[in-house]
Amino acid sequence: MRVVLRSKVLQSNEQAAVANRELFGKHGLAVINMMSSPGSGKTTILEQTARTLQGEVKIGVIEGDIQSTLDAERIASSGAEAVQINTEGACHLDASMVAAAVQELPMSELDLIVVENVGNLVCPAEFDLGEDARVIVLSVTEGNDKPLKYPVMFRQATAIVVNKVDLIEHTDFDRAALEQDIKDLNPRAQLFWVSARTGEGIGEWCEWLKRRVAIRRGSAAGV
Ligand SMILES: Nc1nc2c(ncn2[C@@H]2O[C@H](COP(=O)(O)OP(=O)(O)OP(=O)(O)O)[C@@H](O)[C@H]2O)c(=O)[nH]1
Ligand SMILES: [Mg+2]
Repeated sequence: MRVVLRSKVLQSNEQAAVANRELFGKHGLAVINMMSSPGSGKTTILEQTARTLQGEVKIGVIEGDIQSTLDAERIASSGAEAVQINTEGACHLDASMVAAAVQELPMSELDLIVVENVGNLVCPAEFDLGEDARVIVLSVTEGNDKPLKYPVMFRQATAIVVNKVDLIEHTDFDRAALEQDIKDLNPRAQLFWVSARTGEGIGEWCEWLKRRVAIRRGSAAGV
């Protein structure tokens, strides 16, 4: 019984994700599903990204949290459009929540939508939101063993952003081991080393986002 119910939930999510993908395609939007454990720095990276790309890339952010509007307020004050989803207890966003939230964004004026998922390295991996890229943020203070312990999420990543590198010397984070584990699990993933605090590596990350935006704009225009 539990298995049947679960497969129904995933099936209806899949239908909503297909509809989202069609809508995003129609608008030529790049859409990123950003996932990590709580506190790894997703919102801080997005604040830096919005400031860095201001005037170049129009960004909308959908903030997913169990409760509060704190993250959406932070994003709005960094200059990007922001809308908050409160899941009221659910540990992940699903495609129908995103479908409702994008209606609050001026889609035709945007180039890029980033969905900051609920902080959790497990549940969000199972829910396609209609995104065209999945980005995992891992901070050095969490330890370099996370890809081996949460392989489902890391295997699906289009890019992995290792954050808080300004703190690396105060931790036992093994950079070479992390690189090897990612190579073994998901060799196609782009790896970025950043500090959202100091700005280190943020330029390279933003260049990658700009390339994704250009590709999506090109394909929407039939190029
Ligand atoms: N030293 C340092 N601190 C950082 C960095 N990035 C974020 N922080 C701090 O880490 C804490 C959590 O950052 P957030 O951006 O709120 O993390 P989050 O992933 O959005 O958290 P949730 O939305 O709760 O899952 C804050 O106190 C940030 O100031 C960084 O690169 N270096
Ligand atoms: Mg956040």
